Amino acid sequence: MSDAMVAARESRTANGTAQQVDVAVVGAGFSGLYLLHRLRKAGFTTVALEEAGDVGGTWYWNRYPGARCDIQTIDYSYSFDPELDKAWTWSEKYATQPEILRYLGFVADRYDLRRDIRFKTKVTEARWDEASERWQLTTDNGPPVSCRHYIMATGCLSAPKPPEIDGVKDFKGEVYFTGRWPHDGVNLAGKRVAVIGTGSSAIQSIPLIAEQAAHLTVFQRTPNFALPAHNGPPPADRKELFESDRAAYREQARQSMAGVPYPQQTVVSWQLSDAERRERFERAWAAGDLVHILTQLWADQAVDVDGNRIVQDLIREKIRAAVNDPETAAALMPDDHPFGAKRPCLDTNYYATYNRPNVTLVNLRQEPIKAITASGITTARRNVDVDVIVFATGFDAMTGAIRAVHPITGRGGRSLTDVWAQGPQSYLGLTVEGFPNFFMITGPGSPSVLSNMAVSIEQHVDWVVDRLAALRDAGFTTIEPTATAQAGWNRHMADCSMVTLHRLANTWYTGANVPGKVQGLMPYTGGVGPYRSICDEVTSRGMLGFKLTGPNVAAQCNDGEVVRLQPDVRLVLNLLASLNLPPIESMGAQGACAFVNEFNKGRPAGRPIGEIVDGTLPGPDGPLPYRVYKPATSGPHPVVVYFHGGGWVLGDEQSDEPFCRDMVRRTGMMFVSVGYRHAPEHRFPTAAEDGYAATRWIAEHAAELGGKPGPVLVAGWSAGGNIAAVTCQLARDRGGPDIAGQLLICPVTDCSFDRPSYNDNAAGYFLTRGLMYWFWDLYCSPADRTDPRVSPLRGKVEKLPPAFVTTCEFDPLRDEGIAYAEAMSAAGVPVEQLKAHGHFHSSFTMVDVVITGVSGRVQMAQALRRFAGLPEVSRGEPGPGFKIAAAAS
Ligand code: N01
Repeated sequence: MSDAMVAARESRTANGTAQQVDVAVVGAGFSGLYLLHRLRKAGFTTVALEEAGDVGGTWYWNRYPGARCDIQTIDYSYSFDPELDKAWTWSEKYATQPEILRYLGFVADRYDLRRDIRFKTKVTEARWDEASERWQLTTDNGPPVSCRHYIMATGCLSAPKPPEIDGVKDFKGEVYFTGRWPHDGVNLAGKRVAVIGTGSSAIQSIPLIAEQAAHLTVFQRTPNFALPAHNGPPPADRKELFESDRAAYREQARQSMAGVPYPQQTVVSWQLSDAERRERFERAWAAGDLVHILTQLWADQAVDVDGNRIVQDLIREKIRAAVNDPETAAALMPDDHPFGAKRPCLDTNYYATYNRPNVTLVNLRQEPIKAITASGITTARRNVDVDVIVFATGFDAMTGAIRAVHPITGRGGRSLTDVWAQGPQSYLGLTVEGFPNFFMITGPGSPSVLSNMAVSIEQHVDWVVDRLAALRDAGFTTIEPTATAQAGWNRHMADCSMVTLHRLANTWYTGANVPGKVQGLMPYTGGVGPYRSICDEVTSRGMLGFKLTGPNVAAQCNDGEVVRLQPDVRLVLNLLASLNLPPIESMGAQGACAFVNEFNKGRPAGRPIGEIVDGTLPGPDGPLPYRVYKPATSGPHPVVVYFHGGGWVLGDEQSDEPFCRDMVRRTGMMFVSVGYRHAPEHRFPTAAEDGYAATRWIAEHAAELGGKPGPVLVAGWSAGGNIAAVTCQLARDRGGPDIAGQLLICPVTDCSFDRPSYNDNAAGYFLTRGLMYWFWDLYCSPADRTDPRVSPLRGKVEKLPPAFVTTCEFDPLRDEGIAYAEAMSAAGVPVEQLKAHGHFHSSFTMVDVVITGVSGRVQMAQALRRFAGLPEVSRGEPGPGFKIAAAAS
């Protein structure tokens, strides 16, 4: 019997007899309403259980003065039905809470959704019943519910946080929470009011409360960045863009990073002049749009502490100008977190409100609250008597509402609270291992609060409902993620979090606002568009990472991790794949060189350094070009002889310029990049002999070049790593020069192609097995290939300089690099290895493109400094008060 038939038979239940449905949804906000609509259309029987008296979710509860959305309302709307889109017109750029609530009511009416919603009904407990393979939900009002699938559509910011301040109960005046504001409003006229908190809710309500109250005292623990909303009618340009092609506009939003159709910025801060940066900033300030200012200034603002600090300074300047009293202005200026790492706010007259004579700011960093008393609030310095206290203290975000149903008991009697004891674990932010047929909409692990929720909600709901329909049609009755898939997702989450600056702030994104909550970045930071494509990939790869079972079908489990690459590496490889380039080896040597030169022109040039000087040095058969990269600090600096990559065929002394500049900045050392000769004109052993000769000459002329005389270091990437390794062996065997250390990045070390990495990564990661064959054929005849001057792994590896060997997981050359490191180590050479997970052959040289390569380059730079006997530099302290040292700069 189908679930729908069971439901039809038992749909009229008395109290106590479970209501039988295919799918139970908890919540009737943006997510719950759309779920009901989609589930119904897909033929599922459904009920939504909603604690509130009507639809609206967060917009039902958050009725405090000034409550509005802070994503432009054109974007903060459903897009699933073009007719609905046309039937509703927003009156303001940022709609008020009442208008948004009216909209959700309009949607509920239009699709007749209320008939399947049980209002004033709270789910108190949920239990998976193994025998019937159904969830049993207990409620505080009306019958329990038995359902095949159980979906939490409870929102991320719906469980208000308790006040956590002693004495609240003693207070004799009125107490309100912004997140549970009385429906009849509150009369604050002539009253002395305290607002505790300066998050979005407070920043929206403070200006309006100040207009009514006799006196308003704001108790601020952490200042927030706030930008003027410039509210009014929807901006004409945006409206026009939307109305000219609604479908394209919505599609662009779906593929974007934040769920709002803005393009990806490519220009980085240091490529712009001060005037250009200010011009961009002023335009963003005037736009009054959070997503604009968070994404459109410069590409590094959200990923690099230096790029971010420029925005912070410009905003602090605005605060200084808006607030008359310098002490108050200083207290209002955030200085403990990067802009955007904590949720910034949109305001209307927020800063100017502090110029009113009836408003006082209490800086809790200087005078913490000691207690709430019968008459008001006592801080370390004063008693403030008030009639009303407004707690704008926020939410137990992302997990609070899910865990409010307690216990949620999954397979084997395990409760979700226990499973999440060390922080939320999920697959795709949608499902949890051990909890079959359980789904979360915008749960922890999904982009949710870091995106336009309307877009994310629709994506989640569509994906879940489409999957449920497909499973049903195939005869499956249960779906559950595997442990492997979930662990992979958690690792991918961690990888993504290293790209952004969110980890540098204590926020509700990380759980830091709730005492005792396990801390960790909860939303997915990889972006809305990439997230969507990952969910689609799970489907197209046969429900990768899910176990499916059904009574009359064979169980299916296509186990695995959906993303094993670093997030930015994935984007780069997807982009390269979308270009449909012909294989490099099909271009011929000349064509390939021209292609690489053209390709390099499109990349960021690299950050400024002290000086760049070109010259030539005498090679074995004539002059060889070189390029010197010098630090901005005064020298002389230790010298690193560098060999570029390119399979002994491609590139030149300038082709790894961004990498050389980056390493010069990080090491404070001088790099001399050598233009060794290439195949096919100059075959083996030319590159090796040029490399050795150049190193010898540079060591002898270090002082003339502006470097420090004495031992040099060698470094190289790919075939350049091969030349660096060979140079060390030749220098040992031929009586010098003295080499203090070698940095080998994804080096070629051997002519054998049978190691697993050659097969695992044969195609799809830019450097292919076919391309390596081609390089080898052009450079070296088969008879010469075992010569240590091209296969250093076959040479003597004793008594070599200390080495740092970097290898990448998705590189055909991975295993030979590791083999070389291990061989040197076994021979007594001090060796450090970086085995970079999720990276590909070019990860570390694609500076400012592959941001996740930064920490690896930091390690490489530290190693070079150690080899040169320089002290360790403490990198990237992002500024006063930042809790976590950044490797992101
Ligand atoms: O909550 P918050 P919110 N003693 O957590 C302070 C969304 N939203 O309701 O930062 C003293 O941001 C706390 O201080 P600190 C939006 O995503 C959207 O304002 O922890 N102070 C902080 O200042 C937003 O980010 C809209 O040091 C205490 C404040 O209270 C999210 O909801 C509107 C304290 C809480 O700020 C949450 O916003 C409103 C204590 N014990 C909200 N405990 C729009 O769409 C907490 N604080 C426009």
